[in-house]
Amino acid sequence: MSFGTTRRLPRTTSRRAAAVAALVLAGLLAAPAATSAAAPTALAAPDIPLANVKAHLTQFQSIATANGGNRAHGRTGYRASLDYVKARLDAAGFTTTVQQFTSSGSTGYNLIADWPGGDPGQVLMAGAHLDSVTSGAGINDNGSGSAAVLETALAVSRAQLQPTRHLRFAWWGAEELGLVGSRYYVNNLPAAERARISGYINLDMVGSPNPGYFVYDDDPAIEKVFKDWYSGIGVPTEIETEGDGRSDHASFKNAGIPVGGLFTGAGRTKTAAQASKWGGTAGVAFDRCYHSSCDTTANIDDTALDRNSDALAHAVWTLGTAAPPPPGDVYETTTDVAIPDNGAAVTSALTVSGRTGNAPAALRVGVDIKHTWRGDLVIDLLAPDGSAYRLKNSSGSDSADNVITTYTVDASSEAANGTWRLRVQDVAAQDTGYIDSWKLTF
Ligand code: DTR
Ligand code: ZN
Ligand code: ZN
Ligand code: CA
Repeated sequence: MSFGTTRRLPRTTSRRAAAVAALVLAGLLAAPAATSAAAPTALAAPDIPLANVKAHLTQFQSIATANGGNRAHGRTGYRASLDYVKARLDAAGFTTTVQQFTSSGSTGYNLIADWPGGDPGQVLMAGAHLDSVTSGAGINDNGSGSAAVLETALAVSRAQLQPTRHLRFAWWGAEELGLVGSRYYVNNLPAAERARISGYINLDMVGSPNPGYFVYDDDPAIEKVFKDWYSGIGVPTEIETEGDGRSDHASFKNAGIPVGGLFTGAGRTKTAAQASKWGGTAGVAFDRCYHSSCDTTANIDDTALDRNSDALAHAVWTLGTAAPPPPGDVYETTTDVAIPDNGAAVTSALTVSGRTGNAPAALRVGVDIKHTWRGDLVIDLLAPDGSAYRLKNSSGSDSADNVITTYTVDASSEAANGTWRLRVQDVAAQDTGYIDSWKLTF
């Protein structure tokens, strides 16, 4: 059955596989264009039993106690933790893989678990680092994330879920040494495999005893899923601001893969304003036992752990089972356009013709801009009549490279036919780059 024709302009240059991950993901949540058959909606996630998540934490605590007091990279407690998680997943029907690497002279391990089924061209991942620091059991950092991801995976098995996207779960080694395991995984994925990853969701410290409710503000589509879920239970969230580069999502983000995640706070102090909206104690760290020997099963806030486990399940069900966006009609240009450093804006034109009426309320704008320190960039879409739609503002702190993502714009007031333009300006000195390609999907 065809969802309609896909019309592409002749490509002007050969083009490696475009990173369509964000297109698919952002399209998941865009209001689908009217279709004759109602597109199936995402399934509702089950509740993740807090008792089950805490049982995994108890196991991690026992493992640390039996292995010198920690679950750190290169120590016996780490491999024992991995063996525990792997055994549960094997018994639940997952296809598991242990990926070995070396760091600081010791052997490290990543655990990857694939749930059979779903579109292998659209892989949704969720992960957490399984290693602790050497000073303690690492129950909040990051037994909490590891247990939440494990129990969500087990819930997928209990439901015998048949997702539209392929689901892959991961537990990383040697995060505390500098994101070593997750970076090894991403860097050793063939480019074609990397391009198939629609998004990566990271959980690192999600049960802090004096919790905040922080949502990563990287990929808008993933962020929206979490913010909508939390507002649905009446809990305000804040954007996670201390994390850029500080956990395993950075390994994926640096490869241009859409990322998101949840966080309840580490060594920073909760403010009075935060305490008034979240409860807990102002003037005290979100986790006073961060990287300390007191990071035990007593260092967990049950409500935070429960909420974040349920939020993850909601995201996996929502992003994993939503109907893929209709392919739509694609108009693309791959002509490179250089962006002058700290200079005038440049534009890249796309001519749309042969359509009737206006553009859709969910016009997908896929951009691929190669540029170091992408915080320099301001990006707008210009409609044929010159109307400007802001896609991205500059951000002094966003030091990551490249803007490879898809924006969804309500262009329903614009005539579809005509010359659309992508306008890009570099507003800060030093880093430079170019528009590699961009596309419109109607
Ligand atoms: N680096 C993580 C803890 C951490 C600190 N800030 C953030 C922000 C977002 C996620 C995690 C963190 C660790 O020690 O494992
Ligand atoms: Zn840590
Ligand atoms: Zn951590
Ligand atoms: Ca610059």
